[in-house]
Amino acid sequence: MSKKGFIFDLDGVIVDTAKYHFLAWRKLANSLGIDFTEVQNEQLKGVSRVKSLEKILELGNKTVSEDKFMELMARKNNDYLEYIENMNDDEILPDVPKILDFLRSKKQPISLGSASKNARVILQKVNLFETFDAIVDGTNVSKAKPDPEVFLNAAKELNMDSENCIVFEDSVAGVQAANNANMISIGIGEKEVLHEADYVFKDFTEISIDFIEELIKK
Ligand code: B16
Ligand code: MG
Repeated sequence: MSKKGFIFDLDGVIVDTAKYHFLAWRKLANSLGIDFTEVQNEQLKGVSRVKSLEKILELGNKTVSEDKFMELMARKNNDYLEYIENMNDDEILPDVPKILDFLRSKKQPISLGSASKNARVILQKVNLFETFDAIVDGTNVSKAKPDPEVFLNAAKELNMDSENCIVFEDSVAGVQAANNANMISIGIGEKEVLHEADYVFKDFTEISIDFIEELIKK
């Protein structure tokens, strides 16, 4: 059987931590007197911590010193870590284990491709750390999505060519990163938001095993 490299984003694809990132950023923005809505949050999905804070300050027309910037990032991350403290495998999104189990049964190489520096902690909490052949996260990359670096590194770790890799992503920046890497992009979320993806599904319950088999054969 042919092999494809399957690369999964973490937040919003494997687990619903996207909502905790939103809550932590909103808390921080509000504390600075900046309104922050779920629609604005779309621009932050998949984007690094530094870029996210830059965007929020831009929204509020605020500038801060470098020290203050570092303090705000730490504050957001502490709040986020509190939200995820008691996470367990109940928070894996529906049908994700079904797809991962199928890929493993077919000996398809699987990697994580996340912007998050907290990715390894989260995978451990939800008992998926051992499932991945490779883990590339915010600690291994220097350029944020939509730069393709994170997915190119994942392909390299899996020993796969880019054109034989498939990326699952919930963010606009992540879909663009997959496209920039010359990989097949599968958006998880709303079609209107993720229209640049090669395929879009609302969630993994909409993805059939037949579809995955077709991708492997392609
Ligand atoms: P951290 P992903 C991304 O993870 C999130 O979507 C994004 O909201 C977050 O700012 C970024 O990770 C950095 O996360 O603050 O934990 O390092 O979607 O690429 O898995
Ligand atoms: Mg994501």
